[in-house]
Amino acid sequence: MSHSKSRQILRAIVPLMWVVLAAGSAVAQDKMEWFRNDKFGMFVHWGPYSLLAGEWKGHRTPAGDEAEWIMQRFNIPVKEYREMAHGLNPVKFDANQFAKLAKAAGMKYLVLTAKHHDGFAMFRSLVSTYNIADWTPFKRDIAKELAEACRREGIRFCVYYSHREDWDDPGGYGNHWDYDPAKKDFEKYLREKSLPQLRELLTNYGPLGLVWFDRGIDTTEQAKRFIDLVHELQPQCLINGRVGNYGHELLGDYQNMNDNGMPTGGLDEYWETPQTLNGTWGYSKFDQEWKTPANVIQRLVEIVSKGGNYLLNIGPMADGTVPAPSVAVLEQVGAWMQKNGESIYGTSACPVGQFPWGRCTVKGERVYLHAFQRPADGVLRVGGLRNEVRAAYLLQTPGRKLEVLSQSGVTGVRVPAQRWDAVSTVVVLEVKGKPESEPKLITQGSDSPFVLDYLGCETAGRAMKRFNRDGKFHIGRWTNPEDQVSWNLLVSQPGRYRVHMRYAAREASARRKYVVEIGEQRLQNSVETTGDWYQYKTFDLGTVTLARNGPLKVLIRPAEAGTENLMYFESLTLEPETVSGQLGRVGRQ
Ligand code: FHN
Repeated sequence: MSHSKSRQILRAIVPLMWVVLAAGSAVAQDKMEWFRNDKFGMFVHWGPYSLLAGEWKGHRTPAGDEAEWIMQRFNIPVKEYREMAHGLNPVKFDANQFAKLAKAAGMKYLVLTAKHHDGFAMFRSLVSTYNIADWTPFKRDIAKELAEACRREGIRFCVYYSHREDWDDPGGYGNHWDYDPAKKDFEKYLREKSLPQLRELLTNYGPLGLVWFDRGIDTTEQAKRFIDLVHELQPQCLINGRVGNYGHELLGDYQNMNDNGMPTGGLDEYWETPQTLNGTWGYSKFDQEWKTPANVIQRLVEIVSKGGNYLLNIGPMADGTVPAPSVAVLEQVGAWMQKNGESIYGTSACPVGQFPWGRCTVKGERVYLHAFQRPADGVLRVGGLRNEVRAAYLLQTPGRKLEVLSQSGVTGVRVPAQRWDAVSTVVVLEVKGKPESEPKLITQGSDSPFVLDYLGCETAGRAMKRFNRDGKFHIGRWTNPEDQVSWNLLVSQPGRYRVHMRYAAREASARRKYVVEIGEQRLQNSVETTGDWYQYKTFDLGTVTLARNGPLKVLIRPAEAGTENLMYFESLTLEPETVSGQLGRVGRQ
């Protein structure tokens, strides 16, 4: 080969190599990217319980109960439940219809219950014949068909796997009616069923978006075995937070809210909330309390406006049909998403809080105002937005600019009565720079304490506002002095205040020193153990004087560098002891 020819080839190959390398490293660096962008997923709860549909031998599952728990509710013997499962034959199942429905709804990922707590696998498994392909006349591999259909439709395929709870296996957790808990060999179950089945899922179904574990597991060491297996076989695959023990430090790539949970907002970490379309996950013929499309859309907007993802469930029937009311709801949600998806996908949490008329999301130099109702005077007021507004318009009619008003730090947009979407009308604000809020100011009422918690604080360094599964939120992940939380107070009652701090800390954090700065005053203390991560206790830190009216900064940080999380901080309270200070009369200063 001539010199110039090989140079030509090299010239063609080298840029390609860079593209491949760059793509590889970008993926490796940010495996959360799709999760951050996609926002909306479909949960599918489907198994032999769908055949019972909420009824066992003439007994209904109690109202509001989850139909997929029927085996446990009625203590159905393994032998009888297994017999019943032979009847699962979803002849109407069409994987394409599932994937197309998810796509039509604007959902970007799908999570199938590959094995729920009843222990039955909805995939072909060599580990146990108790699976859809070997145990039923259907003989097909549902996971495989769904994985392929999802790929065709551009939906990310994911699996739910109940790693701890298994009412079928003699060693699995949860079945106390067939098996004596004292004689269970949980380790054997992990070794011979749970981990090997997870290996099958990670090996046979192509790249998975995430594995969704449920209900935690007893020890961190056990959780790590599941995490390690996912990392070994599919390093890009995400792991949800329920992989770990509920009482221990949170594990996984992101956190799940409680079922149907909605946080107050303001979290720094990645999170997702799993929610039902009626009152159950698995199909129940008795539950027809479907959420309306408007309700689902407004939930989606609220979740995304708080920085989270919405995993919305369908419970297919035993024959493979998706209940018609769920299809109808999802199609209408999809119609809204078709028009307004830009205000959802790839957006971040609203930096300026919530409003009486609705919510907001942001992306680049845009703020999307989601108005659930039109204010009587036709003006959407946004308090605390720092940026200059360059233009405002309805997302649907970008050519028609809306009037922008401004007064005393409040931005207003006059919205028309026409072209109003009764569910959520999206107004776009094009702003200068990245949307930011004015610093949050914490004010006080007469003789009332300052309660300083995650909601009103700013975090710096690695300090992070996190969820704790008990429905509480706290600051975690702070190890060094630059990892800080702070608040801006506006004092209007000077005087003496008693300081209380509430936190949880394990022995490993005990005696670590931390600093509380209250204006010029500095309190230094040592962390006391409270037992475990989620056992919060209140500690008295003494008193401080807030000498004058006006702004005051309060800051907490570790005093020295360390490796262990300082504490799970819940709140700092400044309780008035002897305070004075009256407001002057307006106009008579
Ligand atoms: O027990 C399960 C329940 O059946 C369902 O799968 C939900 C979905 O988040 N997870 C568990 C309860 O939290």
